[in-house]
Amino acid sequence: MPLPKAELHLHIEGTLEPELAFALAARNGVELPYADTDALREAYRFSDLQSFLNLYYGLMAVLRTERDFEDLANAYLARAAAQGVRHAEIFFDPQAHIARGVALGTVVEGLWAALGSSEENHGVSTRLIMCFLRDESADSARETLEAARPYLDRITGVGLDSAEVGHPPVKFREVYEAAAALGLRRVAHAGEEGPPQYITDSLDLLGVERIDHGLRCMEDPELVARLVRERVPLTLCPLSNVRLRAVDTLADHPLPAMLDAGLLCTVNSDDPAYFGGYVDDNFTAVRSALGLDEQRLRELARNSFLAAFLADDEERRAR
Ligand code: ES4
Ligand code: ZN
Repeated sequence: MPLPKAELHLHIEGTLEPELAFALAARNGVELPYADTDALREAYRFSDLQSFLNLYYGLMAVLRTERDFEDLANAYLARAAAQGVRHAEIFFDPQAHIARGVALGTVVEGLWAALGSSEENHGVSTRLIMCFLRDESADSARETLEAARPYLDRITGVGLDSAEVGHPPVKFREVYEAAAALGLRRVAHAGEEGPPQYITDSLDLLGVERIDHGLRCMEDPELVARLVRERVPLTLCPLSNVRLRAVDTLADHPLPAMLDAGLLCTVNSDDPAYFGGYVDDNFTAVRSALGLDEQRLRELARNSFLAAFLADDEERRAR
């Protein structure tokens, strides 16, 4: 039995398996530039964040209707439940859909059709986190937050994702302030490809409560000490780091050193359809490649509930 756990770093668009991509393409009359699912899997041979993102945004063309988003989310929730996930905080990229002519309401209502009944259907409680694309303008992020106002009862927080380097946190200071004023929780990707300073600035300028990835904090001992002192959770994604070459091999992943340093680490899947595994596959992979013992694995699972945006009673129920 996989350990009960929360998944806190999961892009719903990154759960699109080739088989579902082809099924949705057929349903919507969208032509994909791949002969079949094998050819598409072949294309999943990117070697850095940008080449991955190009494929990831391209494949979104098959997501058009509420039902598409509902089917996508239900497929993820079923797989997650089978891997021990009891609670999932799910990212989505509104700007990527709005830019293709898919309304924000279609995305949120579609996802909600699955998320709203997920506790009954899958035994998984959920939260929705809306991410701003950091390679788009700050104005675009502000417009997206405005457009989300009718849906804020379904959206727990905001995040920041996409191409990191060259798009520092400071660019999004005002929109994060506006999000906080609306009562939204705040997270941001930082220190995946970008420097440790982006982690510091996400804390100081954006007021984030968790750092997504945060791998490169290990280059700055003072930052590590601060993250430990302030108990800032990091949502690590080991298989993602290997596929996008943030680390050379899984055996080189700094997770053991990060745990030894006292960092509040969690293990997550990021874009599981693309990176070779769902969350328990990540747990299994780090266990064998890094020799983590049962106690460490339990610590990671416990951390995931501590770092979640769960009310205390829900947290107890999930364990
Ligand atoms: C992402 Cl791995 C990763 N990094 C940044 N942005 C993303 N969006 C989806 N996956
Ligand atoms: Zn991510």
